[in-house]
Amino acid sequence: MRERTTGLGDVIPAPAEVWSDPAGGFLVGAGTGIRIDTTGDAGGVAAVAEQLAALLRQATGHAIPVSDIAGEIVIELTNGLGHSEGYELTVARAGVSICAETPAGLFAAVQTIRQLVPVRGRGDVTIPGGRIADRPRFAYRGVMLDVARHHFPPDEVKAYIDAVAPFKINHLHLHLTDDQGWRIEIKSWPELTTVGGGAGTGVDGAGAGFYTQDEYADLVAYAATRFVTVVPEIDMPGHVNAAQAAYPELAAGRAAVAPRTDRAVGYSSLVIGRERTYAFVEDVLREVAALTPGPYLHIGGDEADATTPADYRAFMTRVLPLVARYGKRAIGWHDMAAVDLPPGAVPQYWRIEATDDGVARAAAGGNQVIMSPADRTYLDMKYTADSPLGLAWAGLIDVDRAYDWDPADRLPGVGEAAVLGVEAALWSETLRSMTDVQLMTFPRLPAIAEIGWSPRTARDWPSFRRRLAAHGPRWTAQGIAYHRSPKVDWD
Ligand code: TNX
Repeated sequence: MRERTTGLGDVIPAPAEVWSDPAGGFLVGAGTGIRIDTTGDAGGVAAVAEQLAALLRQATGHAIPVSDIAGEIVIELTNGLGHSEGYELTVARAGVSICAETPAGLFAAVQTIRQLVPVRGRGDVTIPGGRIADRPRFAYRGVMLDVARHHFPPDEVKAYIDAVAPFKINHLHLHLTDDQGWRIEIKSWPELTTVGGGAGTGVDGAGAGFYTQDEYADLVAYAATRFVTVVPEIDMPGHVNAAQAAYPELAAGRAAVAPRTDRAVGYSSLVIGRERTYAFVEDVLREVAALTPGPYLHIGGDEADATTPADYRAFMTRVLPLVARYGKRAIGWHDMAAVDLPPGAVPQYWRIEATDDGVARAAAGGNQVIMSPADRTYLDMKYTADSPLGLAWAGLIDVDRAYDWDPADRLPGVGEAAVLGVEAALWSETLRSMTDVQLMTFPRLPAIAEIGWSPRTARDWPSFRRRLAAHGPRWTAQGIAYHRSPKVDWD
């Protein structure tokens, strides 16, 4: 292992502005404490201060008390920084000051500090000196987990949230339904999960399970403690074989539909001209919206190859307003930009082509876009031809390729202002375990996280690969599997 000097800015994503002061580090010692200022959102501040204390205790073995009376590390809300998720962090010999306009900003600052101290240790630790003024480039920085092709239980998803939040990822998109399984309990349509989440569901029948409404609500609440907003996806009008196997009344012939465990896509469709379809859709959207405090509800809309273009337009035109009726902002895979989108609806670009007329038209009409080009952000693509896991339809993606693109340049007609943010998508056709999920996520997700957060001017591959190298031993210490890409000189 090579010795390196870590500076205050040596974190992922790269902060917006850093002034390093190598002489000014703060020693976290046996007597160090955290002081919270309880004016403002006292509860939110205290919760984040406790998370900072917990990570410093792990790093040093010291007690690190939190109080509103004394402590060299001061964490507080301030006005006037100009960004709700931004923060300022000042580290000097005499102490550390952390301020932000919101608890989310304080949490972001704590993730910066997390990366500057060991995961685990016994004894004093120095936080490098200087000052950071940081804020995100894009509001939406997401990761998607496909829990339909293979289900992952709540505790594993919580651990996944803990692994991604340090990179300032602030949305977790859960792909809850697909041809091979239905993974969220819907009380008014109970067979969706008793059949669609039961034994033998998932690709190759190897991914059974579902979230009860209580489990889902608990997961959403857990994510919120990490300032991660859950975005639930109900994929329609295609990708619905599991729903039709549970309820044949949703299928064209109204006759029994066989469950499917293969990887094919594009063969199933809701019946667009049947009223019962919309009763189903509305019940599902109402229940999922009621369980979801976040602003977004994702309605899929991809690969509806078994729906005629006219039917697809009719369906989307009717369903998009339903999302708004239940108080949510619709996200859909960009195929949905085939219709005139209502204000606020968000197409998510997922293809590999250089242009997309529908998305450009939506952007011209004022809709913001989430960028997930599959040839850069798809975490289920193989790293190299001999990667044991993953698919290759969008190409091979090693970490340098995941890093070397820009969301504001990707599609003509979709510039900086039209980009809501970026999302990395992890489809689970070939994944069987959390270890598989981790291997595909790391180290590529940190690349996408930096693209979503850091200013363009701070983006630099040599710098990124050096900062990334330091995460190898950190992941090992946390029991997180990662791909040891040869593009990085791992510590
Ligand atoms: C395309 S990306 C799909 C998914 C597959 C994925 C595999 C998208 C919106 N649809 O159904 O799982 O490719 O990479």
